[in-house]
Amino acid sequence: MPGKANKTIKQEKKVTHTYAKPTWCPGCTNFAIMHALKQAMNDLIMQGYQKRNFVIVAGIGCHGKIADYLDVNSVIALHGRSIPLATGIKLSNNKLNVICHVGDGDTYDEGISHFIHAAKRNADITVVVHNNKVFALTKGQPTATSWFNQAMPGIKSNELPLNPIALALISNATFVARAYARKLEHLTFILKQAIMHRGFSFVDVLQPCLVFANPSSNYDAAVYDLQQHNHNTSSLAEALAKAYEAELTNWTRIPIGIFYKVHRPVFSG
Ligand SMILES: Cc1ncc(C[n+]2csc(CCOP(=O)(O)OP(=O)(O)O)c2C)c(N)n1
Ligand SMILES: [Mg+2]
Repeated sequence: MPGKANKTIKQEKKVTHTYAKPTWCPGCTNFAIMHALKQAMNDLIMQGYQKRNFVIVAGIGCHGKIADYLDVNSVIALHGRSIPLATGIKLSNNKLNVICHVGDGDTYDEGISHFIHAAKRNADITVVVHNNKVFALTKGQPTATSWFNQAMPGIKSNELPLNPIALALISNATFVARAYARKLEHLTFILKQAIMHRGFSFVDVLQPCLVFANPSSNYDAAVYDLQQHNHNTSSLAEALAKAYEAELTNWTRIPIGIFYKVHRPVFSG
C-alpha cells in the first residue's frame, strides 16, 4: 500500500533514540538537552533538513553520552578536541550540519584555544556547551566556569569564573547565545537558530549538575529572555553589556537568548 510505505519512510527520517540505556543520574539536566536537541533536529527535518546530514561531535564527559543515545551520525572526540574535529568534518563535506555537544571542562579548560580560534575564523559549526560548572564525569573537580569558592568533594575553586559569553564575543563569534536546560521550549528554539546560522554558532547552556555543583543562584527565578526585552542582536556593544549582567547582579538576573548574531564569510579551508 503506497500510503503505508510513505509512512514508514517518514518515520525513518526522524531522529529517535538508540537502544543504549542512559547512564546519566536520575533527573540529570542532560536529559533535557538531549530532548531539546532531538526536537530541534526533527523540527528542522520538517523544514527540509536531512537526518543523514546531521553529525554530532561529542566531547569526553557526562555530556558526551548524548551521542550514544540519539540515532544520528556521531563521533566522540578526544577530551577538548571536538571543535577542530568538527571543523574538519565540515570542511570535508559542506552539506553536513555539524553540532558539537561539549562540556565546560572540555571546552573552557582543555580545548579553550580551539574554541577561540574556531570562533575567530568563523568555522561553520555549532558548539553547544553543557555548562554544569564542574568536571562531572571525573566526580567534581572545578572547571574554568566554577563559582568562586564553589564547594566540591575534596577541593574548592578559589578563582573567579570565566565568562563564556564575553569570551565568544571578543573572539569574534558570529552567533552567541545562552539557554537554560530547564527552559525546554526556549532551549529548542535557540538550538534551531544556532544550527540554521551560517558560521560559528555558540550556545552556552546552563546545565545544573544535581550531584556535584548545584547552582549558587536560583536560575529558575533569575533567567529572562533577551528577545522579550528589545535586545539589539546586531550590536556588539549591547551584547557585551548583556554578557556581564549575570556577574554584575550576582546571578539574580540572567539574560538567556541570542546576545549577538551577524554574518561574515565562513572558514572554507
Ligand atoms: C586529555 C584528557 N584529560 C583528562 C581526561 C579525564 N576526563 C574525562 S571526563 C572529564 C571531565 C569532563 O568534564 P566536562 O567537560 O565539564 O564534562 P561533564 O562531565 O561535566 O559533562 C575529564 C577531566 C581525559 N579523558 N582526557
Ligand atoms: Mg562539566
